Amino acid sequence: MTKSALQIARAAYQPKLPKALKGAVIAKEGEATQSVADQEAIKALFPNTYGMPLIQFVEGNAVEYPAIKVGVILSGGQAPGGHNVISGLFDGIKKLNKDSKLYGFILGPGGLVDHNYMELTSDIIDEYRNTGGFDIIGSGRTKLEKEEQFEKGLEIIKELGINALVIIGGDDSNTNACVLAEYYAAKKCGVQVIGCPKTIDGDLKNEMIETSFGFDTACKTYSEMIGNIQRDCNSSRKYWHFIKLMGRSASHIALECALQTQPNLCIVSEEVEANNMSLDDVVTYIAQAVANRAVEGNNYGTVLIPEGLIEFIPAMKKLIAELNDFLAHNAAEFAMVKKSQQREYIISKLSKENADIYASLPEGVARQLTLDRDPHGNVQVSLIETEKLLSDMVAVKLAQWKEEGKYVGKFAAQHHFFGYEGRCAAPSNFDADYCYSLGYTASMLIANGKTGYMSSVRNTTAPAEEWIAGGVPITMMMNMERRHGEMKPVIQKALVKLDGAPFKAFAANREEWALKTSYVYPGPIQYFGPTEVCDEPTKTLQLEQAK
Ligand code: FBP
Repeated sequence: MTKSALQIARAAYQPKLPKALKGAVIAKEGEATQSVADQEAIKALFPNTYGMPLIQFVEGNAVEYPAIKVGVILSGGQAPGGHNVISGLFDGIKKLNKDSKLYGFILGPGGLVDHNYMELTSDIIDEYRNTGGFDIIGSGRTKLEKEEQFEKGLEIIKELGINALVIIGGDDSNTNACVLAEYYAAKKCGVQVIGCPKTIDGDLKNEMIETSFGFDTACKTYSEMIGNIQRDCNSSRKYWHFIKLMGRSASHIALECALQTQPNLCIVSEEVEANNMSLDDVVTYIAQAVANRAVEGNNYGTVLIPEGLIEFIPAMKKLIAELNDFLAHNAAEFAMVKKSQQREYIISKLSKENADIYASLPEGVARQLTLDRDPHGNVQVSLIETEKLLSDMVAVKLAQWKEEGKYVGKFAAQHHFFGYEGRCAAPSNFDADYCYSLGYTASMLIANGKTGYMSSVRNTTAPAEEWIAGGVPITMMMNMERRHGEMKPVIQKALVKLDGAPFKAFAANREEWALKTSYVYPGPIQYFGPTEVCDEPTKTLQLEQAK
């Protein structure tokens, strides 16, 4: 396989570990824990894994461990650093006992159920150290939630003699990891389950999990591209760039990229919802900024848009809910309607309030709202071209203002959607170190007989030497939420907090950024050079942890 010069040099990088993990460790147990809400309900559902103490690893005396067999699963969307979680886990179990073995289940949780696996040997692991992607074993979105799946999994676990499973995933996958841990504990199968916090979206975080891995690299990659666009924009001075950013419901990625690049505008979905803004309010906000810059002769700029925005506009949320419901029950009839008549058909079936909103949407977006459904019957918001919707509507508004003599400029838009460009980027030093530490910590949790824990590495704005490694009972992060009509125990999703330091820092500067040209050009991720260039954590983490 041909490799680039950087790939070859990067393969030799030895990720930094917290000091406490460098030698022999012991597990220091803290206080018993409680779930973040709904304690009684969660306790009843997780009698074997509820209330366990927090764990912190500290330096200790060497102990002899027996060889163990561990299975690892990558679950959900790719995030930079997944390969380092696996290499940290591999090195950890080999350090415990050189005869330990690691098995990778292929293409996500489905690999466990379908008994599709491979042994990960040192030759394989070495090929993937410090690389992006999840291609070492592939990932998938099969949900591990049914008893038949747990039992099918158990068959192969027993056949291979696996002692523990490590599930690397987001909030839903870790919720399922905990359900699996509880199931195997209740049945006394002798199989431990450990989770690792992954997702570029940055929405799996709490008091004990400071950040999910991949967020750092993905945001730096998008910020590099936004910076490049801003230079282009500031050079030709003729376009407004509408840039949509991945991140599902949460706006963490958009906010972090705004803090890194200082664009003219960044919409934060959580704020749109809190202020009960309509689509027209959002459009007017953008159009006003365009008009204000035009007065100064600046007919260019940048707007960052989180991909989940549509769902946070209260009126659109209602429209989408009614559409989901209607299409779920009338899919066959809708399929018979000619394409050219579908819009009118939908308008005739919706309540007056939603029909009016639907009728006001541009043709393309109206179609996207009726066509694309995920397996649960929901609109896949990432497929809706919000960036085009907003720029089209801004153009209409500006044309109207021009007629009224309220706008003097020229408006030409370019559109971008950054998501897949960053999910498999080679991990930054931060993610390479953080992931390796998470994987290594997972091996220590296994060695200490833990199950139902998430690997946790904290104090992450300090140098890696001072990071604190340990484990958090997954039940501690749970609450009860309505999902598909039923109350379910789930890990609480972390949306952007409007009273949090990152949002406040953005809000304090945004008026100036909107009017002036205050762009920052972060440039590409650096691996070789001074630590302040190569090891800098995200602005979000720095602001959240500023003492
Ligand atoms: P996870 O929640 O599984 O980490 O996925 C993150 C994500 O990249 C979202 O930002 C995005 O909406 C989604 O995956 C896209 O999914 P897919 O890869 O299935 O197109």
